[in-house]
Amino acid sequence: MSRLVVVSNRVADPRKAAAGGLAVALGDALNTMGGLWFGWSGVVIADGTPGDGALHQQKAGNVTLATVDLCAEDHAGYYLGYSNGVLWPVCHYRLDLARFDAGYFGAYQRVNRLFARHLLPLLRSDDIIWIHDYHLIPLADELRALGAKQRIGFFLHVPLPPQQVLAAIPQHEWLMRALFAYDLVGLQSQADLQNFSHYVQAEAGAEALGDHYYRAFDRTVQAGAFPIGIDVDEFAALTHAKDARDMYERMKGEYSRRQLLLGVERLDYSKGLPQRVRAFKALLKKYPDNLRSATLIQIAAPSREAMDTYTGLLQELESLCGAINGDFGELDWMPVRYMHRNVARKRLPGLYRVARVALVTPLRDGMNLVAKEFIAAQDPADPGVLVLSRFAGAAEQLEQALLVNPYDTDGMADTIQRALQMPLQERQSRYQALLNNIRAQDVHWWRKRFLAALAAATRG
Ligand code: ADQ
Repeated sequence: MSRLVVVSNRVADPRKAAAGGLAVALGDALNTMGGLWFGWSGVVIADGTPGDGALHQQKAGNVTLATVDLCAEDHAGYYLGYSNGVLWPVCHYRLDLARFDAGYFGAYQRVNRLFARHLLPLLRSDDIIWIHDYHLIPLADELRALGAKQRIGFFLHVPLPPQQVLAAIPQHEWLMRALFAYDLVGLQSQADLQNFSHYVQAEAGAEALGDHYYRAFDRTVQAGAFPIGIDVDEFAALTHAKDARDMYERMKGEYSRRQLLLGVERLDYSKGLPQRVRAFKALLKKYPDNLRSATLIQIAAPSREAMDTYTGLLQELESLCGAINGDFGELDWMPVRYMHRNVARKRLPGLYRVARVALVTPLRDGMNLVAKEFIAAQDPADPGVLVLSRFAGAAEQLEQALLVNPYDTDGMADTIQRALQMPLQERQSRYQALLNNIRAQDVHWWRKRFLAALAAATRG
């Protein structure tokens, strides 16, 4: 059996539960097939040389973890600059937030070249290589330039925007050409796949060969939609373990007279946090039966704090939440509980389970796993309701959620009210359908489908 090589910006020890569903799923495959997980070590060397970085290797059971340090200049240009200052905003349709600084691109190329140089000697001829996400788009091309002949697949966790948006990146054609060095390009949704198909034909003059094979730049690549799922069984087990149960009991006691609404995400402008808080305010105004009752718990984990766009968002959110509490709050009722922090993964299911309504309302999201985790953690006898943005990749699968347009404040308030008022029977039937979906299309299904498609892809 071929060995699996996973490459992603960050590497997680698959034996640690805190690593999360993706690490569990990939770790599972790495453990069975035996494998290597390669990426950045997370270490930044203050006075290091650009394009250089030490390689570290460590055994984690059956898996080798190989990581590379980055110097401060490369970290700033590759990670904060090109990956998160250009590709992240553009992929989330936010051209207004993109910073097209020429220096960033050089660092992005440099780091991908550095990774290729360190990775190549670790490879075996029959390895299957699976590269993840927007940080590493050119890695296959760099590996091919050094002579790598292995099958290489790519999975993009973020959305792929339409041609006219993508084309704003000065190096868009270079990036697209780099994607043709892969044998398979996996995207999250049908919408992303359509955008890919349209872009390569309109912009790169690719020929569509059928079955989502495209030929351009003298190479053939296959593309496909592979919506990522969660490990439902692992999450259900977490839900019934002590930490989550304790969390549930504590919250249940504390908020016994309230209807809880919950938002959980990284503090990121793609997640639609200010829009959600404004919709909650509209709910309180329009439907005063919720006063003294509905309580929004918003947990926003710190993320990319070194970037200005993120600091601005933090301030906006704090002031919106403060204003609602000031305007509507009572001595014994605080409408919004806002926390800028991480919740331990083991306790998160308890929080999901206590919520009557989950507000998962990103302005744009590749998939959104919080929506799926919320479903997995519900009590079948008394399930909560999922309010989901139509602009999350998950909306293509989770049709029985209440879908909303996060830009429509009033419409969102109406839907939240409907969720709060939903009779038990309707909650149960929606929950069952959603659970069936996340079970059938879980993270193991995703991984097997991708790897089977990669093994079957015709090369050329
Ligand atoms: P993210 O943008 O990080 O992922 P998401 O899919 O929601 O978004 O995954 C977040 C994970 O982090 C979930 O497992 C969640 O439980 C956890 N998490 C979020 N906030 C937390 C908090 N405050 N405390 C503790 N845990 C928290 C990217 C893409 C998504 C895509 C995933 C996977 O942006 O669109 O779904 O990758 O492909």
